[in-house]
Amino acid sequence: MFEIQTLIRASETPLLTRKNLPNISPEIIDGTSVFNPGAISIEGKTHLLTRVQTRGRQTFCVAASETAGGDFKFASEFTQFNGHQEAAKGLEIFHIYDARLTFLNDTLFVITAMDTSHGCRCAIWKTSGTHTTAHAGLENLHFVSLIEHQDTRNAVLFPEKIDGLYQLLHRPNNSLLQDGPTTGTGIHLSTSEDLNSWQDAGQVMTGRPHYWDELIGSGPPPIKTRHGWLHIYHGVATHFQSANIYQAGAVLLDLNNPSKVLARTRDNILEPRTAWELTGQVPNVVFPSGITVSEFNDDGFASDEAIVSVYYGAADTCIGLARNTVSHLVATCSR
Ligand code: BMA
Repeated sequence: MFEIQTLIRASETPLLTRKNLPNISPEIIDGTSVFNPGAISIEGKTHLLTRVQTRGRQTFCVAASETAGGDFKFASEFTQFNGHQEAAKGLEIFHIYDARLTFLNDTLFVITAMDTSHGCRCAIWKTSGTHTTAHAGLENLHFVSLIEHQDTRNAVLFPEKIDGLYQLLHRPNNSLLQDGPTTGTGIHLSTSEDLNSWQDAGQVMTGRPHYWDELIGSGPPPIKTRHGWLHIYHGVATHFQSANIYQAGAVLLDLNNPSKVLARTRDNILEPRTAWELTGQVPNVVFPSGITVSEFNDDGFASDEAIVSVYYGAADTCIGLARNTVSHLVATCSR
């Protein structure tokens, strides 16, 4: 018997759907969907920054935090992105969405995509004040910097400096799906001395034409393990006539030089299978965006037995949760 080393759904039902959304402000009454959440664990409690769409197909980000009973309670306001005009550099911003969360230098950082009048840009934001508040400060974000002034998406920040520099992964948009958004085939590394100005440090990995991950983009931020940076990414199979299929895979990056791929899953580790992943606003989508790890050793590495929880958007409509241990996910990278 072979052991299955994929991500395993925590439940056959979604973690959060539009039915969990409170009628928090006039803009989001009777919201259409909640999906693609960033995630962070603070003192054992998980906080999500979700993407909520209205019936006007307008996007807001709303924090949702774990309660003592294990449910999630939404913030009573949608998140304010202070300084977004500065972030826009003269472009018109339509939507700010798909948050990825990273703790770095004792500060909680958020990276989002921004749909603008000239394509997609990625912006870094930070929370201020204490993180032990009900929603870890995720209701009020302040602009830090823009990741290069180019069309890009799926940016994630590493949780520490590597080789003396801040590092992030992002996916420049350089190809156009028929009738779809701009997208891309390669994940790049960028580095910075100060988190403000970013320089391209080259391509890390590309899509694999004809297979499950033809187009790719980072999922949640990488996790430090003894075996390398464990990174979950999404891959899109575009060669089916009827629909694109969004799936998740994993890759191990070198601890000291994250532009170097050590191992990469041959197959996807999560694919649309349940009814709520197969149907919705955009059918056939699992889109990993949030990650938490149950246990880090004193030296900062995730322990092999730790449970990795991956929060993902399903069919651009609701949120799912899938898990496995660090060691299983590391092992599947080399299969
Ligand atoms: C990607 C992004 C995501 C979305 C996914 C599936 O290109 O736009 O926000 O969830 O497509 O539609």
